[in-house]
Amino acid sequence: GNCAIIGAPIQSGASRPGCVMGPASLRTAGLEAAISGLGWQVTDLGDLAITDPQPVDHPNDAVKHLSETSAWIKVVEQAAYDVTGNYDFPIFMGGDHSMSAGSVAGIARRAAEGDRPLFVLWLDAHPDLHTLETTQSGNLHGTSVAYFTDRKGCEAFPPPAAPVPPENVCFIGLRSVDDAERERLASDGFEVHDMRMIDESGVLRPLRGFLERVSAANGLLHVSLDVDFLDPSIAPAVGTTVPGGATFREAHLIMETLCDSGLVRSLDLVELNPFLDERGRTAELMTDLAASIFGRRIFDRPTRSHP
Ligand code: DIR
Ligand code: MN
Ligand code: MN
Ligand code: MN
Repeated sequence: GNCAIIGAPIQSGASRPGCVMGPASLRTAGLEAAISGLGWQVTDLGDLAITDPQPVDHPNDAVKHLSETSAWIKVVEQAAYDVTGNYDFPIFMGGDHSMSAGSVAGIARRAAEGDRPLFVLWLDAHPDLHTLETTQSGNLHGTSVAYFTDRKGCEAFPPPAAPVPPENVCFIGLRSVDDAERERLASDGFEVHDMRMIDESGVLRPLRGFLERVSAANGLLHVSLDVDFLDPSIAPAVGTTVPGGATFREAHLIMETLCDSGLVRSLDLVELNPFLDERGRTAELMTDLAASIFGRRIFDRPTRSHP
């Protein structure tokens, strides 16, 4: 198949700078070679950019960098719509997780045109379900899911052309949830698997249940992987680490199972902040996880030199 990799060096949605280096770090870790080595034809489309964001104000004074983040959402949405028309499997390299407001919205617009339901697997410590009205940190990477599911309170962003129904969104890995988010998780119909459930059942049971729903609906699946889904001991390069995350094998097993399903059509790799890393190990792990979704098996994995 044809794979495109596309960078969105956005960091206005995160609390600390550094995600702007995410795409460069994933390229340095060898993302393109890892996937082309599995028999895919890979095209690097370079990095997106925004031009001249206009200042906007918001009644919630906590909100940070609204104009810049809005401009990024618009640019990424259009790029995601375009790239899904020309490639079998795009990878969007963030950038902070506000990137996914754009990538999912653009993919959803494309899916709606082809009359296929879009499903989203959100692998994250956080549900990113704040609206611009409920965010207290003001970091807009915490609003992406509320945005593309069209929750009330995100009207300051460009309206999503084809909102994703909450029932089509599955969270795995949650362990840091704010009050306003907890209410939406309880009442709006999302599929939710927090880390307690993963501890009890393992990752496979909830994942397979979700994949069966995607398959039964003849759906397309997008995967959004936030670095902080992973345990900080294996993935320190993220500004919002939360203890108790997915292990190395839990994460790879998810990717391997997603590959086996044949349902995944697009992937976000987000929140990588190489400034916080130990010699690129998190970029290498994110690259290896991407390779697993593209078909790398345990016995194909290159030996890593980290102690
Ligand atoms: C927290 C942290 N819920 C906030 N959010 C995210 O700032 O709204 N961290 N997404 O990665
Ligand atoms: Mn204001
Ligand atoms: Mn996130
Ligand atoms: Mn997160």
